[in-house]
Amino acid sequence: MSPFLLTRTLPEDATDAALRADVLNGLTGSPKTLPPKWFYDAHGSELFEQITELPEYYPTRAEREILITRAGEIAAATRARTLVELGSGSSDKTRHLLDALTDLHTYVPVDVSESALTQAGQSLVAERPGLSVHALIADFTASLVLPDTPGPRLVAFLGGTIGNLLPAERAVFLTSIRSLLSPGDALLLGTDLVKDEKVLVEAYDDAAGVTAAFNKNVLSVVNRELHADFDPDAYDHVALWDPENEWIEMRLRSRAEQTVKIPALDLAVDFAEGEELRTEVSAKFRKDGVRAELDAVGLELARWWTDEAGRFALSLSVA
Ligand code: AVJ
Repeated sequence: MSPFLLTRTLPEDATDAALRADVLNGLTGSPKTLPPKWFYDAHGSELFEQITELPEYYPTRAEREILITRAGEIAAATRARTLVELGSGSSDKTRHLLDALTDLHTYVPVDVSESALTQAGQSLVAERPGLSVHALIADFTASLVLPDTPGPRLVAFLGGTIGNLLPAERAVFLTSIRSLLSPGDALLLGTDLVKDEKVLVEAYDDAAGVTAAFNKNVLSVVNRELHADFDPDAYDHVALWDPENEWIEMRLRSRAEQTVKIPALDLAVDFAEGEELRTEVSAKFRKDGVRAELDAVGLELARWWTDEAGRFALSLSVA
């Protein structure tokens, strides 16, 4: 029995096809958009790690505080033998959970980044004799097939990344998560909360400009992968709060009229001066809204924990 297994459910070329489709759709529509998942190449992932340490970006610290305080309660409430983590990345915050889940048999990290999975998985099996790690290279927004491991199962989706999905996409996503759960299984979900506008906007427009660089990095990804000729310096970083939808939007605002060529798509894209490209929605939540969205897919909110300052929440819901 090998304690570390890696399964690819994503074809090697799926990423390229998805990027092409997203760029074509997003840059020929109005308003122009690009999905946030394309921020995370090696450089973008490094920039995101830096964001998590910025004084203005509170979500990572707030969620870690909750995990540290509540890991024991989460373990007692779930008695999980299998932990599935969607978008596991470095599995950094997960260690608090892994330490508390005393009956854990298998950890199933799911991520699109093979390098992140291998790094995190190898070090975990070395540190935790007896723990099996079965990593899945997969896009968690697509339908997942989980390995056959002992229950109860705990599916964790941390970081507030669910906020990157639009409401209709969230319903589809939560439905597919629900289908992975049997009676007695649970979902642990991280959600950033609605709060003072200034605090929110500063978290996405930091003084050091790291988030601006992160935002513009998506243009470099399109340049490299699709041979486009975006000039990242020709765009300004914009972060704004949409009070109706209760979400933060990140945009790139064209500083001048310009045309961008994307040879791999045989496409030329015109930008007017001041035209904005939406690169991310990051929704903020309230307890009643989270409860309603879970309820709508047959999940019952069982526990709700926030950090001391009430900025971020972890919810535990049951099938
Ligand atoms: C990783 C998706 C949770 O929306 O707060 C950070 C990404 N974007 N700064 C978020 C992000 C700008 C982050 N998530």
